[in-house]
Amino acid sequence: MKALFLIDVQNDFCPGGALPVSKGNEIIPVLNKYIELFSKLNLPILASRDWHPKETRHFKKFGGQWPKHCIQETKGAMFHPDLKLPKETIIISKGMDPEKDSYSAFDGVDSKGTSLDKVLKKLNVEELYIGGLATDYCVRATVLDAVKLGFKVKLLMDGIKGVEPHSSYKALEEMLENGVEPIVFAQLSQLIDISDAIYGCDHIGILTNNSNTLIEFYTNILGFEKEKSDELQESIAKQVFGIPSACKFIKLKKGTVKIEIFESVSFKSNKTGLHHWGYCVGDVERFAYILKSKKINLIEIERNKHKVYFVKDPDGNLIELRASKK
Ligand code: VGL
Ligand code: ZN
Repeated sequence: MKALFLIDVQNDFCPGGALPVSKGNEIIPVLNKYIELFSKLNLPILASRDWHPKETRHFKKFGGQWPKHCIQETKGAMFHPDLKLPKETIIISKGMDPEKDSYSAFDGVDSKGTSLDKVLKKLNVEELYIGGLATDYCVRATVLDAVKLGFKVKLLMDGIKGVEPHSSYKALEEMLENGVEPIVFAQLSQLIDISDAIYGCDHIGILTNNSNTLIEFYTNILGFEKEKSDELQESIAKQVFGIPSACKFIKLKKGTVKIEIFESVSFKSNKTGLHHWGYCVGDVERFAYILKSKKINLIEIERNKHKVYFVKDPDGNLIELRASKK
């Protein structure tokens, strides 16, 4: 089983904190994407926190290397407020022993005092996806311990930040030499079973050269409501419908069924009728990425600053990918 493990994404390690990693907060949006993916797949998510007593040999004042940071129960020790940890997240606390640095999360325990290694074994976790702060200290120490303990480790290259460039570079080299595999988020779409992302039909699109009679039928006879009228710009009409001019665009709705009617005199009567259907997927960008990685051709257009993707089935039926609203 795979698990996501986020190391020390705490206020004190982010800009404004007591021991800030420069731009440490910039990894948070991408860590949130990993969190969302692992949640969707029902895979365990763990987060470690540096959790020091007021006095510890870890701090300069008591013989150590660091300014005071991440003192238990203080704001600095809280997870960064932008990190969207689900409530099921398993929290691992470390650094409580005043005699030890405890950079590695494998020195840590969960809320019941169970060691990280035992927690992972209980969950049948064999593969850890590790990101967080800081590359050259706690990420490095945790990753190397994980490898020693026999876990397979994927390092989230877009989800780590280091204290110092030189030592981060060295840490990275050391981790890679130990068999750690570097990955970025986009590669993870392989993890998603396509069927996982299906939520149904979003809408159907109809081409016509006389929308009035169609709209009258759907509203007066079938009880649809007119949602809005719009215009589809020329460049899109050309790309999706193969016609040389802009066209009228009317949306109808009844319950969960939506119909989009496109009207243009350029539609030849032998080509009017059902044109495409909108297929709900969880995340359009990710789904498009999967299709592209399977060498499926996509039609990509920009509309209202959004990317819209169409794909053809083997018979040539056009399918529009739609983000489902859960
Ligand atoms: C850390 C320095 C001191 C870390 C913790 O989380 O990387 N660094 N304590
Ligand atoms: Zn510390």
